[in-house]
Amino acid sequence: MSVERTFSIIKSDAVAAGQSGEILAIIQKAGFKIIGLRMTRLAEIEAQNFYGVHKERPFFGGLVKFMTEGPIIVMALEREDAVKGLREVMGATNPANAAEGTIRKLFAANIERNCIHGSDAPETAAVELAFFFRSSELL
Ligand code: IDP
Ligand code: MG
Repeated sequence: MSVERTFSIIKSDAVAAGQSGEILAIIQKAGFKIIGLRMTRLAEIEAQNFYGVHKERPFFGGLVKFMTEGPIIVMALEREDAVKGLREVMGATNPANAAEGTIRKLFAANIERNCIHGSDAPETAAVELAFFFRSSELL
């Protein structure tokens, strides 16, 4: 397995709750190198586009509202097996099903307000990284 890149977001709930530092510490302790990081706030159209794959789902409107309600932190991460590895550190989408010690188990309120996004495959990671970062910004 070679070094891989993935994309992550510390979502608006965790940023507002002051949990960004603890979440970053968990990510770094898991061996990820942060190669890009920025705080931003999504416009409605950006959140709709980012989560376009879910546009037919009943939770889409709520998800867009949540993702635009305040600042988020977008990150580019690098590690061996980064995509799968980050999903393990994040825990299950629904924190009720998340393993002990995972970010969602520790910090997430519910299946919607679940603190963190992580790409689900190397192909989506590439698309999501390009959504937020120019390649020259990744150091
Ligand atoms: P993931 O973030 O674990 O990859 P996805 O299924 O891709 O989960 O869903 C994207 C995001 O949409 C979730 O992280 C969560 O914020 C929200 N979401 C997913 N399923 C539900 C649901 O059943 N109700 C409300 N929000 C949901
Ligand atoms: Mg997903």
